[in-house]
Amino acid sequence: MDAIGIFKSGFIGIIGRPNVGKSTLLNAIIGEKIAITTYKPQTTRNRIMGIKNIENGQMIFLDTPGIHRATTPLNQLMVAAAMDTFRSSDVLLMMVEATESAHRDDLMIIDSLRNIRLPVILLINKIDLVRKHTILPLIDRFQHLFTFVEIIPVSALTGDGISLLIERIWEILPEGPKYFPDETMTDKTERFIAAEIIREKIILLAHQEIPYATAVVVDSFKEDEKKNLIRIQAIIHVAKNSQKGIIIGKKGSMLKEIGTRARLDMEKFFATRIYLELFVRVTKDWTHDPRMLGEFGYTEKK
Ligand SMILES: Nc1nc2c(ncn2[C@@H]2O[C@H](COP(=O)(O)OP(=O)(O)OP(=O)(O)O)[C@@H](O)[C@H]2O)c(=O)[nH]1
Ligand SMILES: [Mg+2]
Repeated sequence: MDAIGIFKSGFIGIIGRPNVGKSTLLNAIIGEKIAITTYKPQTTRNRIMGIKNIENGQMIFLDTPGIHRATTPLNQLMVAAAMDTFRSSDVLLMMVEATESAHRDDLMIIDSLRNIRLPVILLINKIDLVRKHTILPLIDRFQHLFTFVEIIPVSALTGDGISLLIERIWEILPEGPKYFPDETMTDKTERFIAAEIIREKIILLAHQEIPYATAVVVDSFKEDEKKNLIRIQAIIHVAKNSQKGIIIGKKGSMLKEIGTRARLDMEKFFATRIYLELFVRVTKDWTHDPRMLGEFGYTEKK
């Protein structure tokens, strides 16, 4: 067709309130688990790039933290990282959930879209959870709220609608170069991904405020090629003394469980054996400490 010979590329920001499935979508598009996903909101804390190469284009997806009414310094940085992608994107994908009619945070996000001139595709996600006839009224509702260039029902979990989404994005993207070499999948380092896998297990295993009070830093990441092994040492930072005991658990049982589950996922991701050592440290009130927020990689990098 007429498109033959044209190469298109660009940045595609994935935005939405917490827990709508942004990171699940990124992973589904890339075909690798580069972003952690959990059933709890506010899982993602950084912007994470995932690069999809197709025959006649390169799409650089930007997964972002969920946009919400943030009160703490950490949460404000998370929201700022998400809003920042408005400026670095050629197309935005706004995600909402099929299981709920427009949530007040969806409306807040739509309001912030009014001042920008980017094409925005609305993705109604989790359609595997609802009956088909409930989707049309939802499309109608959102159509009245904003002029989306397209509204696509999808399931990031089953992959339903994703190939259509890729086609539509390609149509919208400008002509452009291949920004990254074929083998580049993400901008994140192996250390970052290892730390995130540990954080995912903590979010899944620990309750109440613990997931929100935890940061993970990989201190050492060494490949031992002779033994076909990667040795990883990581520090789990908590904000208070009492949280340290919870992360360690009775006779170390919790820490052991976190370590085992993280190791199994890392072995899959890095396709090699992993030797993982975890340490727990109290870094008092780090979620409110600008210096520590910077150390842990949560401050904006221009
Ligand atoms: N049934 C179903 N569940 C989904 C779908 N997409 C995501 N989920 C689930 O929704 C939950 C949240 O998914 P995430 O991908 O972590 O959501 P997120 O938008 O990245 O969340 P934050 O990082 O907290 O903003 C997880 O339990 C996912 O498995 C879907 O299409 N169908
Ligand atoms: Mg996420």
